[in-house]
Amino acid sequence: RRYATESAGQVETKGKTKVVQYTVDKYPGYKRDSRFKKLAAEDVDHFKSIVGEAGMIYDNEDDLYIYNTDWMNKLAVVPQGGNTGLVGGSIPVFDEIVLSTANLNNIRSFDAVSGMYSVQMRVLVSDSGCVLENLDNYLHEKGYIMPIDLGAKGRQVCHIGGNVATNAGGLRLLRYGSLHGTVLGLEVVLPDGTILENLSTLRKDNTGYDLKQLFIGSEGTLGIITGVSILTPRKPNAVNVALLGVNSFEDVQKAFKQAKSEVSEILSAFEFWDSKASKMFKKHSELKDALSDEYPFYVLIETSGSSKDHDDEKLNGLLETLMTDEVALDGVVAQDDTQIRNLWSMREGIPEALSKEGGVFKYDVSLPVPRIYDCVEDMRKHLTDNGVYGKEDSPVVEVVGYGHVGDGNLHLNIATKTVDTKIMNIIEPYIFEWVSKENGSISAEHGLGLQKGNFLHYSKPSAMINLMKTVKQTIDPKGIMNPYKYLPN
Ligand code: FAD
Ligand code: 2HG
Ligand code: ZN
Repeated sequence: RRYATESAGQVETKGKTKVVQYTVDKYPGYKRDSRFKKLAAEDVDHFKSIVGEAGMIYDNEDDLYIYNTDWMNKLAVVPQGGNTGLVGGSIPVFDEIVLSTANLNNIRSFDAVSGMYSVQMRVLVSDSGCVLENLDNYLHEKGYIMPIDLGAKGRQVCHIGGNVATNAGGLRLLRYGSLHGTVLGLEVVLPDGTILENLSTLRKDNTGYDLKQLFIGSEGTLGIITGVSILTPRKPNAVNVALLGVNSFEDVQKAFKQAKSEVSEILSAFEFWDSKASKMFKKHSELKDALSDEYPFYVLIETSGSSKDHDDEKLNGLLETLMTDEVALDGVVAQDDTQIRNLWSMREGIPEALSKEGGVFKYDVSLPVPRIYDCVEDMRKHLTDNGVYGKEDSPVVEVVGYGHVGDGNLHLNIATKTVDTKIMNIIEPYIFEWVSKENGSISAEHGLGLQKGNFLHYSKPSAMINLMKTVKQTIDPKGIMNPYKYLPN
């Protein structure tokens, strides 16, 4: 994590107890909220009495400072799913209790949607701790898929509850839309213990405020999501993936326009990455490049449809146009499932490859598509002007751009030799000002967590921030749900 500097913390021994005083070094600018009771052994015993010894309570005494206070006081809670979040939202800042939903992992039902969509869509109702990939595998066998797909579903295992709590976007959003549309209902435990039971399987329900929407993207600040009801599309009969090498970001946009015009009804993903991202991936991966030369930009196009012959013909037609118009310099179409997976690995493996350099500062922004790559180039210039990028011994190793072009979502990643706040201060708030001037969003799909809450004003006017605070205060008056995060301090 960006802030986690191992040097932080003063360690002293009190009897058998090792006391770790985390100071501002660990989370610069954050002070522990004294309204919260400090977690003590009797609290852990209390939770053990509820869930039993096998209930996966982790109580490392070394890290506990025991206070003689009543357990009924306010204890703060951090809900945690797969812990793959990228904005520091799922980990405690001080001594908040981590409430993991990993053991809530049952599928509750899989039924047809009532109404006209029943042939195309069915509804899955599951516990929130089900791993996204497990749900997708379960559905595959039944001829359906999850409407959401992330790089984090493989080796790092995100949960459906975490996906809903972050309103995760990912690779299928272009086709199936956001979770605000596909989630039909939620079961949520509020901070006062009230259970909101709304695991609706109805496609239409106009009875009052759509409260579930508040919890989609609330990042654990309003309650614990325990169950999710979600629309699942039919598994496409035919999936094709093509990788193209192109010369400029201008050509990436031309390719996107052409894809929208020629294969729009079967287009399911349109991703891009630049040559520097590609070089980083190759440096840290065993996978052989699918294209023989290096190109300034790469585009991955996926189509999903019901007829292989039809889709092959349409995709080949698109590729022919792009080659004839010299938009694509080279291209390859996957011939089987292994090749499809390999092409996707080149895109999905970029974040992991970058993290192997030492530190990486991640910015996940929405911008008008024509401005997406200007943001990357401008950041390179800004870092060069500040003397931290561009030379052999510069602390910034690389500045790369990749992301979901189809959704106007850029991932600007800045890989560094070490995690260094001096570099962070050169990047921030510069990047947020840049995005704000373009009327973009400072967080397209990863959320706010610990890292972005204080920068919310770059994307939201104060009237909206004030209303968000009112919502938080109404649902969580004691402020125990995921404190220090999401909203400005
Ligand atoms: P966590 O990381 O455990 O939690 C995330 C937040 O949700 C925290 O604030 C936590 O408190 C809260 N939370 C978790 N579970 C619950 C619950 N049951 N009730 C209430 N609050 C809860 N994100 C994208 O949007 N698109 C991508 O393409 C994408 N790709 C990724 C690729 C990689 C390699 C990695 C590491 C991450 C990627 N992410 C992506 C980010 C991350 O995977 C998503 O945000 C994901 O939805 C988080 O799910 P999780 O179960 O890991 O949640
Ligand atoms: C992706 O699209 C994820 O690969 C992760 O959203 C992006 O790590 C990142 O910056
Ligand atoms: Zn992404």
